[in-house]
Amino acid sequence: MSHIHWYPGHIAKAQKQLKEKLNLVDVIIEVIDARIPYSSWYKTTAELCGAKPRLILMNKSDVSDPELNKIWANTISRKANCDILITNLSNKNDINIIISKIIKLSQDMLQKRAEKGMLPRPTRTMVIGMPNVGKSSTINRLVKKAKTKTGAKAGVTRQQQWVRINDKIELLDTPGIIPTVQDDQFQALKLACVNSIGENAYDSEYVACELLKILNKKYREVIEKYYGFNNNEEITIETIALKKGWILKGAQPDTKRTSQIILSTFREGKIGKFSLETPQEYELI
Ligand SMILES: Nc1nc2c(ncn2[C@@H]2O[C@H](COP(=O)(O)OP(=O)(O)OP(=O)(O)O)[C@@H](O)[C@H]2O)c(=O)[nH]1
Ligand SMILES: [Mg+2]
Repeated sequence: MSHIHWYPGHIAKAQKQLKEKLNLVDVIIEVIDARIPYSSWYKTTAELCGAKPRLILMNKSDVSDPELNKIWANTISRKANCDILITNLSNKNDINIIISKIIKLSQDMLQKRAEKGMLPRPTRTMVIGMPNVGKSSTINRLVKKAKTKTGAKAGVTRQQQWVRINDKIELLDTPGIIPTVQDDQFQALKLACVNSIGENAYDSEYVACELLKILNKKYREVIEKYYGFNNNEEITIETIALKKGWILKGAQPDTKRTSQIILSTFREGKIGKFSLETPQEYELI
């Protein structure tokens, strides 16, 4: 039996809607989560994007492993054959870098227009990505820089608006959501760890237990220090509950509460800066 339940729902529909939106833009910004670059990266975006330039933002770099951030960025940029930026959206400068990169990526489009004798126009861009990776944050930060809302345009449904970021860039104000439907349970588990899968789809004790197994393997010293364990002690939901005094009547460990705390502190980056996967594990290096 699988532990994490995907809801296939309207995948085909979601894909079709995404494709329609992508038709409207010149440069595509795909946001992925730096803690799980492989699992949050949509391998078939290239098919959806066609020849359009694409910029990947490997986001939440403030809560992921700095060493692995660099290695992953190189690997993905090579594999996806596109530009990638390591971002932390609370960093104002990162937004300026994103803006310059979009301008750079639109040069071809502008040159082609010029060759056809057409006037230059602002580059149209949109943000896509799996749930919770930081799509809305990216849009909000870019829009804060915006001069004016340009309003709905022909060919665009009324719910969608183009926002003018500067003279050169217009951004679609709603993101494209990549449906996270997969049949790989380990990928599903990692998406659940970073809160990219609805809580109804999994049992938090199962996810916390698997997360601890990964952290025990990859970041043992960091979690020992954080929870106050010795190097010969087992670190599990139960032992953490007992150590922290998160217990129920009868001195039973409160595994439910402990699991939820483990997951939320991990997600906030309080335990440490962790990345749950390496390119080697996927034979990308
Ligand atoms: N630590 C950290 N948190 C971030 C960063 N960017 C976004 N977040 C947080 O991640 C959470 C999700 O961000 P959103 O921008 O809402 O993500 P989204 O992709 O729009 O999510 P959905 O709309 O649910 O698909 C929020 O709590 C953000 O504050 C980042 O660079 N670092
Ligand atoms: Mg959002």
